[in-house]
Amino acid sequence: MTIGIVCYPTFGGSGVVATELGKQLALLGNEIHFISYQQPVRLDAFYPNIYYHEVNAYNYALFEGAPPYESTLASKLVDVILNHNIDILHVHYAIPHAAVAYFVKKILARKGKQIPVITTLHGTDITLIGKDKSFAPVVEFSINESDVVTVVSEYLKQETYKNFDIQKDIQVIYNFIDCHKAIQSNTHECARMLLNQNERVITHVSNFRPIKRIADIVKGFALIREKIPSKLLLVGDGPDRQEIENLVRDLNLQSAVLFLGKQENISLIYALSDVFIMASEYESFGLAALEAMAAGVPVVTTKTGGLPELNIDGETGFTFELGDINTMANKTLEILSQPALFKTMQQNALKRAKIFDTTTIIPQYINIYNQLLSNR
Ligand code: GMT
Repeated sequence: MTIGIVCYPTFGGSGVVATELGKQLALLGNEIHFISYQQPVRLDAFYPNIYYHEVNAYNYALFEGAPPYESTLASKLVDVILNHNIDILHVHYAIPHAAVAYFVKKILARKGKQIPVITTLHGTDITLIGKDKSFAPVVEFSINESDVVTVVSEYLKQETYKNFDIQKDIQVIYNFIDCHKAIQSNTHECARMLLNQNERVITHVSNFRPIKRIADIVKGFALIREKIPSKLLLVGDGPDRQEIENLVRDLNLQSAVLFLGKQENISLIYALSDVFIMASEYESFGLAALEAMAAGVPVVTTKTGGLPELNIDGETGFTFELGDINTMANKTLEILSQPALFKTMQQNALKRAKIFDTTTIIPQYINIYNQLLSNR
């Protein structure tokens, strides 16, 4: 199959899932064409069967620095689909990709080419931005016009039906992870540089947006550190970074909270980690938590959105109510202070991550592609 994949190229979960999906499909012998405005971060090397097409902004004085991305993306897609004989177009994140895909489908139909479109909804494209009236009618229309719609959790499926008038079946295909690659054992050098003796490591990875509630994590960590020598590794960057740095200074935690910035390969950091914390207001799935679990790290997460579909309270870690910093801290301390529980949860986290292994999830996408092609 030849598949066109449209995604955001950044560290955001939707771009990561789209890129890793393309890489897995390419390994299976399919030809993959990524179309985006920048090389996706996870497309970090040469991969056989993978091609990347950049959408270049067309600037013109009239646009006053806001070039119409949708139009240039649509034109690029028409060109790539026709010239590379793309069989299927798979767009990730509804805004604006699903609407552009509809437009492209119509343009190509006039040229005698039928292109099936699959849209994967990832989260904020429904729960935050998508349902805002600035986007809602377009999102609803383009979901209904996609040939197949998938979401990354049961929770996101229900949210999509709740917020929009959707007249089609939505399929749940969870985020995935290559469990073999997630384990990283060579951590000694790194540990020596970051940690003092006997220190435990708590990790958080995100795009530092308000939805992630990183302030809760820092406040919870302050309570944990009163009881157990530990460090908090904050990986990623985004709009809340400065505010969090200020909070860390206010709490006098500068030597204990390390801002590691954006990291392309975080398996080494997970390998150092004892517990991963996610305090999000909601997550449609929580890919970073899955990545931690696949490295055998117990997770302490809010019980919001799709997170309970991934993190089983008391088994793979613990869950807590949104904003309940005390429970977050106490549950983390419980894991850190009870070696037997820690070990069991490490094993359970890894075992559960395997349910979301690429070998299980990728075939679910392939089935959809095959169905779409056989319907043509
Ligand atoms: O806000 C983000 O975390 C980025 C966002 C995205 O769409 O790029 O992530 C969403 O998609 C991921 C991959 O499907 C999910 O694992 C994340 O849970 C989801 N984020 C939210 O729902 C907040």
